[in-house]
Amino acid sequence: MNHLALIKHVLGMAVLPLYLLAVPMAASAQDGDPVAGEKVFRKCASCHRVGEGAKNATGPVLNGVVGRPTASFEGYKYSNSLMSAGEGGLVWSAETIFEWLANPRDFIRAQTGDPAARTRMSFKLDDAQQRRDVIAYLSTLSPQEAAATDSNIMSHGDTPFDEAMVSGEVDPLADMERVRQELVLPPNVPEHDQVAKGEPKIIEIELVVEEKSWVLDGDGTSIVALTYNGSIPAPMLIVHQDDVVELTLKNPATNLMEHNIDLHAATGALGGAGITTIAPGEETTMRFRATKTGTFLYHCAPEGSMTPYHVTHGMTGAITVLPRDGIKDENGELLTYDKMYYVGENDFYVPRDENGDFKTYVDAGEDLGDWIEEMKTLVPSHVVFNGRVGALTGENAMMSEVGETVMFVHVTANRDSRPHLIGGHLDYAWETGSFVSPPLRDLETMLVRGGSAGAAMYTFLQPGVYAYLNHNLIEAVELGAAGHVVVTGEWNDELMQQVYIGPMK
Ligand code: HEC
Ligand SMILES: [Cu+2]
Repeated sequence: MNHLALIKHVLGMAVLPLYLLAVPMAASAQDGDPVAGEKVFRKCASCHRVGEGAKNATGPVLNGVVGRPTASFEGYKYSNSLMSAGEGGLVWSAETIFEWLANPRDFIRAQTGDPAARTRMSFKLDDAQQRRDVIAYLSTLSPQEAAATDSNIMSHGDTPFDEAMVSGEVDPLADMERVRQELVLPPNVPEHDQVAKGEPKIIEIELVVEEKSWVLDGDGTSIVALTYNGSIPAPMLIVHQDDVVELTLKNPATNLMEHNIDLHAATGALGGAGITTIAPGEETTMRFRATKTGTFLYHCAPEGSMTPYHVTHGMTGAITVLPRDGIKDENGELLTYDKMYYVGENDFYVPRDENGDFKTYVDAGEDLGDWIEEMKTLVPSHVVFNGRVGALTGENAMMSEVGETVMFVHVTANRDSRPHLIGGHLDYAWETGSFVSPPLRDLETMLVRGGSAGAAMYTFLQPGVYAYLNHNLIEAVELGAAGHVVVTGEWNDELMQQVYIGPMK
């Protein structure tokens, strides 16, 4: 705690009892039930910790917050707006917390007089009784010893791995060639060699988190999406086995939430999530060696309910780790493709109002309480390819031609999917994504398990518009999990002919 904050803290503690005597508390903020409040606190618990040894998480520790000067908990990185409210002398009391919880954004704008002020707490609690109850509960928590130094059990230098990586004493990678991978928008994938050239390299990759408004369907249903590099799914990353991925993740100060990255291709530290959690205004760089070949999911994994929350707001992508000598068939013969397309399947759980209409929210995280309730039903409002209904149909269709071999990579973070190409087949399929396992041959449909990315290769034999969809046809047709592949070329009568269609003969 800095000097100023310390003085304010002491003053706050000393002044509060007088204040309590002098000004009778408005009944509205006071009549709370601490027992009921403990239950309400579960809504706060995805971001705030309390009790002995509590550590800062997405939000600051709340032990003793009633009576504490605003933005004064040691070791927590507050937003500038909250800091200036604290410097202006704001102290958390039953009243101020009562107003704050009703609408943190409006509260902080009124307090600071800045109409553009933003706070990182976008969560709101509409129900006034719940606010009274949770305040009553918080009032029972004294400012116990809390472990203030770290932001989160799974972040910021907790692990020896982190120290080893930044120690700089030995640089085992000094001799390796560095290559920067230019990422592209899905369904396209970065330029790459199918058979690696030369020795393993360091592949530099940069992902920037963008929290942005995102339209999900033709009706204009929109959410504040959480994305890596602004796309859903996040860009495909492609490396070769034994390459070292040097990944920089940036969380611009204009964002409101903490983010990180868990890559299923990485080994250790929760796939990277343990050493990459960053608040708005921070960036992080981590390295991992790509030891396993295959196609893998990557996603944001802050902790607790925030993990499925971020994942169902768009923070999913895929990384392909190719064998150095290329992909093989079951006999060990090299298989090559002419192009790769990348389809990300995402499930969304948009909350509805009393009339059954989709609700809209302004800030990232504002829908948190509603969304968590909705996602717990396991009934998605949207299941789509590449972020929205129609992202891969019509003008946005994937393109191919007769004779061309296309490798499709299909990633899904939560739900199982059943990719199927209507009118075609999957000549080779790595359902699990693993390239050391022999491919399945001549499939009609593959099963891509939630939490993974599968791959399948097909050589087109007939022109036309193919539907590429999740063969849960309800999800495909009603919820959006469908795309098109438009194939040009010569029709082959030997494969199919329309012999007659018309009135019954
Ligand atoms: C989605 C995450 C999230 C949820 C849920 C959440 N908060 Fe917060 N809270 C934050 C963040 C982030 C901050 C810091 C805000 C800033 O710096 O602008 C914060 C700040 C606060 C503060 C100010 C603390 C200080 O030291 O100045 C209080 C009080 C607070 N929250 C109470 C609550 C209560 C009570 C609940 C549950 C009813 C709750 N919050 C739910 C993220 C959350
Ligand atoms: Cu995230």
